[in-house]
Amino acid sequence: MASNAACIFCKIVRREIPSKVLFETEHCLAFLDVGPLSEGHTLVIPKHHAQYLHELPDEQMIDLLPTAKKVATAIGCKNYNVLQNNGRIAHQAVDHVHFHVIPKPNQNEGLNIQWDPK
Ligand code: D5M
Repeated sequence: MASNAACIFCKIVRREIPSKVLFETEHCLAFLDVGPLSEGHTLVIPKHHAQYLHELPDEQMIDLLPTAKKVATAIGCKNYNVLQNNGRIAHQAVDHVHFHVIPKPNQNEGLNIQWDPK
């Protein structure tokens, strides 16, 4: 698994900086976004460092969408966006592949957001 010493998301994977982790699997990590567009905005990342989706080896991406689905199911919101940016023009700010799961709850939906406090 490739890791980049300077990459902020690799530092989160190595637990060198804090994050609020919802799920961890062999190949990926899901944690709350520090600048959420809505309550529960979560990022799902491969542990393997790759800047772009097209650079990520297939075997490192097997858990990504199943984990995004797990996040959406756990949060319990029926309205949400899943999106992924590649390159500056496409609004990628952090150069490590990540999927955003962005809840768009209606007024009657209560969200269930629980992270592992350790
Ligand atoms: O989105 C990059 C996202 O990464 C943006 O929504 C903020 C988030 N971010 C940046 N640093 C952190 C840390 N340390 N923890 C959690 N979330 C973070 P992009 O698609 O690249 O524009």
